[in-house]
Amino acid sequence: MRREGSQPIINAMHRPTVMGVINVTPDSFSDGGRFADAEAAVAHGVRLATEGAAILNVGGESTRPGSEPVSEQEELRRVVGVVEGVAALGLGAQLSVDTMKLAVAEAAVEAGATYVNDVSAFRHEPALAGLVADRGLDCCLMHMLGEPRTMQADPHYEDVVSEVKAFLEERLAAAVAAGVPEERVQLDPGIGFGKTVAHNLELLRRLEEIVAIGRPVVLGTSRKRFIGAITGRVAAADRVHGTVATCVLGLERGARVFRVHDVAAVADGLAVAAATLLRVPAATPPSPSNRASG
Ligand code: HH2
Repeated sequence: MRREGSQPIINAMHRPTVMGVINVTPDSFSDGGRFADAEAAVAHGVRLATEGAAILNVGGESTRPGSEPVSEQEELRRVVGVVEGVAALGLGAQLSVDTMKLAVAEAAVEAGATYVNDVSAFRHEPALAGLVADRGLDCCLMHMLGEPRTMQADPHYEDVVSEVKAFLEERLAAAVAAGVPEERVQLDPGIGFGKTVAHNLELLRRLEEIVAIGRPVVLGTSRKRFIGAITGRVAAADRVHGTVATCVLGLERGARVFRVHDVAAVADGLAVAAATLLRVPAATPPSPSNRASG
C-alpha cells in the first residue's frame, strides 16, 4: 500500500493528530521488549489505530539517553516486517518510520511507509532528504543536542527556546534546499533530547515560538523522564496522566501532532481540549448511557 505523492496531512494545522508509537526494540525506555516480535508489534499497531492514532510510528532503534546505536541490518530486521504487516491490514493510519538511516527508510517506504521521522533532522544521513523529496513523503525533523549516548551529560543553552527554534529553521531550510516541499515538513522541539527538566518545561511553556515557524509542530513528551521527575512516578508506564497534561498544554500552545504510547488516553484528552479550544465537534455522538449522565 504505497502512498506515493499522497496529499499532505491537510488538517494538521487545525485538528490534533495522534501518532502512536510502535517500538520494535528490546531496550526502549518505556516499552522495551514488549513488542520486539513482529506479530506482537503488528497487533499493537491495530490497537493503536483503533484507539485513534492517525499515524503509526514504527521504530527499531532506541534513542533513549545513553542508548547505543543499532546496526543497519538489525534495524532493518526489526522494522520492515512490521511496516509490511501493518500496511497489509489497510488500517487507514499513515505509516511512519522512526529512523536516521537512509537504507532503513528506503526499505520501510517500499513496505508501505509514507512518513519519515528522523530524530537527527537529516544530519545523520543528509541523503535521507533526497528520498523524502523524490518519493513525496511527509517528514518530521527534530531537535537533538549531541547524540543519544551522551546528550543528557550536561546540556547547556543560553536560551533553549530560541536555540531550538533557530536549529529547526535551519533544518527546514536544508530540507527545502534538498527538494522537500515545505508543506511536507513537520517540526519537533525534541523533548528530552539533550535537555534538563527545566529546558523541557521552558519549551512547553513557550511552544508558540516554535509554532511561529509556520509548520505543524510535533510534540513527543510521552512517558518521558521529566514527567517522572515532576510527579514522582518512577515507572514510565505510570506517567500516562502527566503525558495527557503535557499534550493538552501543547495543543493550547499550537502543537498539532502528538507522538504517544497511550493513544486512548491522549486521544480523549485532546478531544476534550480541541472541542473547547478549537471548537472541533465531537467525533461521535455520545451514547445513550453517556447522555443520561449529563
Ligand atoms: N522521542 C523518542 C523517539 N522518537 N521522535 C520524535 N519526533 N519526537 C520525540 O520526542 C521522539 C521521537 C523517544 O521515545 P521512545 O520511542 O518511547 O523511546 P526509545 O527511544 O527508548 O525507543
